[in-house]
Amino acid sequence: MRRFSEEFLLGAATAAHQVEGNNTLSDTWAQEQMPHGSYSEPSGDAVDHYHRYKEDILLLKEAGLNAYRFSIEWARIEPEEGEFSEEETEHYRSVIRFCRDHGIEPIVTLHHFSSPVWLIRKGGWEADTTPDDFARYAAYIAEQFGDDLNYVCTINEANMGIQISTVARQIFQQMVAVGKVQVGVNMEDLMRGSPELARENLEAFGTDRPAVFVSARTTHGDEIVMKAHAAARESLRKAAPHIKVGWTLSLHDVQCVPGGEEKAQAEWAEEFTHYLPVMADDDFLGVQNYSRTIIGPDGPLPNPEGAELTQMEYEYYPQGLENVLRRVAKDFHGDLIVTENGIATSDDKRRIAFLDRATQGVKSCIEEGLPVKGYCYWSLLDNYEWQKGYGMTFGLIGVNRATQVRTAKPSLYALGRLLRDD
Ligand code: GCO
Repeated sequence: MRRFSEEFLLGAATAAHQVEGNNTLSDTWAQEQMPHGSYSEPSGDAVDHYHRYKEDILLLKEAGLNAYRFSIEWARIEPEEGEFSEEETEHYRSVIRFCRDHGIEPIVTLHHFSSPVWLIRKGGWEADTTPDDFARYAAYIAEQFGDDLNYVCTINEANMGIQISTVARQIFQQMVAVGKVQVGVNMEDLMRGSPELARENLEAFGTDRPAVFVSARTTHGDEIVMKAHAAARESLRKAAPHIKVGWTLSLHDVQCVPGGEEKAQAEWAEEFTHYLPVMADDDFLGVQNYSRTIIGPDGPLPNPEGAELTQMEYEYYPQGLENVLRRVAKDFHGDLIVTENGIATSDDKRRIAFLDRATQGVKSCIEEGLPVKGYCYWSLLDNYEWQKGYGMTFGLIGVNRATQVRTAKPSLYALGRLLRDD
């Protein structure tokens, strides 16, 4: 039954590194191969979306969806600093065109966690040179593909590095258990470190403490990320002024029990409010929510007793999305696009129930007048959940990785039905 109007962007999301396979020039690939690293398995061929994107986009289209959020891999486009690959440019041109030719709106992300190795060798996401490097890449994308794009997310989950440092600190102070960060990182491994790993990093990146995007970030690094976003926005607008530009944030539904008010306020300020000045000139905000977090007087509380947990050990809490949308809309006055929301589960019925509740929340927000322009479920395909590997199944489409055969799950069609009249 139709829940959204025709202009509403309804689709699903992926990220290059998690689905394409053989993203060999990126920092993540390098870290996955390290014998003492925190990745549970390497990404390898992933789900071979690089070669099978047509099949995947067609499945999305046939289900009735009209938007596909995916990322362009910077390390493929610019394998060496200042050198752009024509072959990879043509690859992404084909993906974007394929979407357009099939009536699917491409929502493109320029940076989704993985970065070129050369960037990390220069100091990565703590280096003062990174905003200019990122702006040059953004300008190239706008020049090459600008005519075919209406929506660009510069940086995915710009606040992730800061969240990782906070959770690391909290684990260290034994305030929280692992599993409080909305991404598949193995926090304990990440914090433990080892001389062997330091050596492996030194070999790959010329430093034993590489500032990759998903490492704990300093305040300086946070400023670099903001500057990179603002610089990329300027490049995009210069070359293709019609493009709507935003970034995405990982946003928990931050709640509190009596006595936790102050800490909850501080958590939200760190996660969202302190970014308002840099976002003031954005066209939209990409909202990414998976669950809630409840704050007590001493910080985050464990999941409520008896709560249903997802494979990621988040509390099953689909109503969190509408709470977050309402909350951000109080302070951010551009459009809102849900760029990620989803559940890792092997029970597709629970996924359908999650989707139903979450999108019901989106609909209520729209009815109240909030400018929510789209919803992309995470993820189109079961894929590589970073350090947690292939065990987490978020997808609307299952993939047998031995044969790469796709099997659409009922949830894919349940989502598509929200744009149909019957
Ligand atoms: C993120 C990323 C995705 C994850 C997803 C599930 O939000 O962390 O955008 O790459 O796979 O969130 O954890």
